[in-house]
Order: sequence, then structure tokens, then C-alpha cells
Amino acid sequence: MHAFLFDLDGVLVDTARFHFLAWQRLAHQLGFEFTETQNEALKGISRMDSLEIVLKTGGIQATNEEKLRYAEEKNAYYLRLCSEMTPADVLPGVLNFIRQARERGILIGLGSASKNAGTILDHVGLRPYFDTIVDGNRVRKSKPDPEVFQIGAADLGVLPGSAVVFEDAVAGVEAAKRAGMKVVGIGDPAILKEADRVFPNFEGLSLTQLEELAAE
Ligand code: B16
Ligand code: MG
Repeated sequence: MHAFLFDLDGVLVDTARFHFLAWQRLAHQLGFEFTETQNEALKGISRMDSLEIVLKTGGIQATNEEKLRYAEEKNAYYLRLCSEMTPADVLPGVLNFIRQARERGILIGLGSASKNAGTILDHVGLRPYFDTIVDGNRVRKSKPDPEVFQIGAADLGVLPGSAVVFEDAVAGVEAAKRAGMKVVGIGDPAILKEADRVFPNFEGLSLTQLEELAAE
């Protein structure tokens, strides 16, 4: 294991919840319901691709101009929710795990679809732990395309086979697999079926538990 590439939303911080609340608010404004189950399909997907899915769910036709306005409104509300975040919002066990990895000389990268990733890392104080940050501003093709993780590995100078990706989204797991990397799912094994290992979170997760994965 030479590098760890972390997804952001739903892995390091619980902003997945804020994305859901912001999309749900837009849906309510447009007059339809948007559930947590429907939200699952948006995880790891770019903002505009997510909007298309949300509008389809509500059977809403919109012009390009309207779509841009809806996306801006959703993002403004999302950022309002995120503005209250502090280092206490880093998910349990994450900091310890990243520190352990750095002590072992493992390089640390971010591979997120979010254009707000840098802002969020600053809010929660995680930026100094990262050797590279690949976010939605740097990629042209969103997950499940492997681009975000390929750029991360290239930045860190490691081969795909030496990188382990940590992901909470089905699209993200697929992206990492397509990049030829090992994937640790964070969440529900019934949803993250394609991941090499799945853990509910980072609490109690040690590097030793991942050593056999690296050897496979
Ligand atoms: P933004 P990740 C993804 O981040 C989220 O999972 C997804 O729900 C969101 O739509 C996407 O970022 C874009 O985010 O609107 O902030 O640019 O999970 O890849 O870290
Ligand atoms: Mg995620």
C-alpha cells in the first residue's frame, strides 16, 4: 500500500446528509417528494448530473437556464448547511486512521466529485493531511468514470495497483475498480457489493486489517 485515496462526502465528513437535504428542498420547491432511497443514486455523481436525476424523478422539464438556476440554488443552500461545520464534524476514527497511515509513509489523496471539496476540508481542518486534492474542479468525467482516481494516483506518483480507495458510493466504487485499484467501502455491504472490503466507518479500523487486502 503506497497511497490512500479518500472520497470526501460520506467518507470523511457527513456532507452526504447536507446534499440530500438541499436536493430535497429543491424538490419541495418544485412540488414533489424526494426520498432518501432516491438520493442513494446521487452519491458521488456531479452536481449537474444529480440535478438531471432529481428533475426526472419529479417529471419536471426545464430549460438550460432554469437548470443552472436550480443548481445554483441547491448549492447555495448546501453551502449554508456546510458553513457551520467545524473539526468536530470529521467522522469518527478518520483522523486517527489518516495519522496512522501518514506515520507509515502512505501518501494521502482526495478523490471527490465535489467542487466544494477544498472549502469543506478547510472548514473541518483536514487540508494539511493531504498530499494531493483532486476535486470536481479538476475532472472532466465524473464517477463512475475512473478519471478522478487516476489523476490522484498520478499526482502521488503511484501505480493504480498500489492505491487503495475509500468510498461510500456505488458510482465511486465502480470508478475505483475501473481504475484498477483496491476499494474499501464505507457503509452498507448490501449496497457496496463490488467493494473488496466494507466497514461501517473508520472507528476501530486499523492498517493491519487492510494489509491482507494489499497482498491479494
Ligand atoms: P458539489 P464525493 C460528491 O462528492 C457527492 O457525493 C455528490 O452527492 C455531489 O453531487 C457531488 O460531490 C458534487 O458536489 O455540488 O459540491 O460540486 O462523494 O465524490 O466526495
Ligand atoms: Mg461520497
